[in-house]
Order: sequence, then structure tokens, then C-alpha cells
Amino acid sequence: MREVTLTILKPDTVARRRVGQIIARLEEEGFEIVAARRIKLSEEQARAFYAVHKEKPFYTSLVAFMTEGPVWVMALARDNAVEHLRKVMGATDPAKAEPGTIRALHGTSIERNAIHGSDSLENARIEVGFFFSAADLV
Ligand code: FUP
Repeated sequence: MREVTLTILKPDTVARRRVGQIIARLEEEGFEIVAARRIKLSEEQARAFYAVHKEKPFYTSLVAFMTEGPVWVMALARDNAVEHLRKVMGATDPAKAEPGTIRALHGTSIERNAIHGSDSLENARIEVGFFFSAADLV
């Protein structure tokens, strides 16, 4: 089934000029970029986006990282997009991610792990809606 999922190329990826390489990989993996925007997350946006983690010890640091510089937010379409993006991203901790995955190739720590991808179809709908309106998804 064709799904739309949300990815964020995180501040580490933008700062290290890895955006192009990662977009090329996503297209090679069959994703269509149906919307994309470069933004700098406000603290309020980052806190809201990661609200499910607000009680975790890493929350404050995660919000600081996600707001330290610009990111690319993108809506990606493909058959089975949610699950396939999670597979291509690899595990949260780049040191534990399968070789060849985006996090293994481009992440440098469990926090600075290069890329976000929605973890379920329900969250994908919420997260795409967090950044894009229906009219943006062309
Ligand atoms: P993921 O879905 O793989 O991005 O992982 P989680 O939803 O569990 O975590 C969201 C983000 O919190 C991760 F991308 C990075 C950060 N994080 C940490 O900084 N430390 C941790 O121990 C776990 C997650």
C-alpha cells in the first residue's frame, strides 16, 4: 500500500553537508519526495514533536540538538513507506545500526543520529500534518 511518512534530516546532517547523499539514497530506495522544506525548529516545536519523550533523561539534550541549526523536513511516499524508511535508517544508535543503513553511515551518536522517520502509520499521519498541509503534498 502506498503510504506517506515523515523524515527529518537532522541538524548534524545539514551541518555536515550530507543532505544530498541522504536524499539520493532515499530516491534510490524508491521514495518519492512529495514535500520538502528547510526550517529551523523552535524550541516549542521540538518539545511538541518529541513530547512522547518528555519524561526521558535525554529529552532536554535532544531538544537542544534539534534546535541547534536548520533541518530538512520531508514527506516521503512509497509502498510500505513507514516500515521501509525505518529499515533504511537503521537502529537509533548508529553504533548498533546495520552496516549500510543511513544511521550507520552518517550518524555519530545515539543523539546525533542523522535522520528521523515516523515509527507507525498513525504517527506518520500526525507527523506529516505537524509540518505540512494537504495542499503541500503534491
Ligand atoms: P527513533 O524512533 O529510532 O528515532 O528513536 P526514539 O523514538 O526512541 O528516540 C527519538 C530520538 O531521541 C532519537 F532519534 C535520538 C534521541 N535519543 C537519545 O538522544 N538518547 C536515547 O537514549 C534514545 C533516544
